[in-house]
Amino acid sequence: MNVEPNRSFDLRAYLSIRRARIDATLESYLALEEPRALYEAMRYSLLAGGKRLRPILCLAACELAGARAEIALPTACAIEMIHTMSLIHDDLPAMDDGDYRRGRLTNHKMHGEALAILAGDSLLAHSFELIARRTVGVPAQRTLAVIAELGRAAGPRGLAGGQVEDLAHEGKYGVGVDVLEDIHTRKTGALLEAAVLSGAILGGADALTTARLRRYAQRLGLAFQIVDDILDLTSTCEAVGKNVGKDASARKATYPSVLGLAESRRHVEMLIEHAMSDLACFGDRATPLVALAASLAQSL
Ligand code: GRG
Repeated sequence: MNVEPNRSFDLRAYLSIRRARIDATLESYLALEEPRALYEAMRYSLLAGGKRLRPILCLAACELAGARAEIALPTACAIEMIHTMSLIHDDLPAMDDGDYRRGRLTNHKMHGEALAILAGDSLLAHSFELIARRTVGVPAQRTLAVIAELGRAAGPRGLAGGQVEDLAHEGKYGVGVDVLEDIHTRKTGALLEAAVLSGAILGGADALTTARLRRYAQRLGLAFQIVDDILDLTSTCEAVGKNVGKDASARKATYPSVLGLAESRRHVEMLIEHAMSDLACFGDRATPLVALAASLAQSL
């Protein structure tokens, strides 16, 4: 079924309210402690802005499932910590070797490699502690299911495994779309999917709702990484707040390098259309998630 975004919904205002709530909560969850240098390095990247897409998805999925967004706030913030860890590690010299991220110097450029690695490790560990300690008002089984979902997304079947595959294919010719899809699904899609699923689990979604949200998130996650690949070719460091053109110089396998720009854009549009259709049966309850998907296609 074709789904049109609700034109009276003000996505910009919605995002800005949600971002402010997430930013304030992140700040309150990570006060400066000892060792000060470590906390400073963690806060440097975590509180540097960022679109906060994953926590926003988590809260929206929780509401779609019929619960208050507030109960998913600790998990949403924990997901942003896991995401920030992955950005810090991704930028390290042993990986993508980036100089800029979120509009400022990368963590290791500012704090040194050792602290950057430890700041990433600490954010990852802290995220799970946060979920276990701060989640209230939901049955403990749901919290456990969320921890399992996020552990899977961060590990060898998700972020870490996807990154290994990504690095292994650098500089290789003839990488097929199926391989590329697998890398993107793990490296980027897994955490987006886990963000949506965690919100749904905490909100008490039934099996059908969970299945539809999972498909939506998988399509959105893949589209998101293809857009990221396209912007690496077509955008500027000022516009995206991080180095661009790195995929081509590292001869990375990306959708634009395998399919070309025009076909990659068509692929994004198709994925987004299907992602929006996945939510058609939820009507107005899906308005924010539909609008978020539509805005991704418009960002090209
Ligand atoms: C150590 C367990 C462990 C895992 C780390 C480094 C790594 C393994 C994975 C890399 C994952 C990665 C950085 C994928 C790219 C995903 C992506 C498109 C990031 C950009 O996300 P945005 O645009 O960034 O949401 P902001 O800054 O807005 O949050």
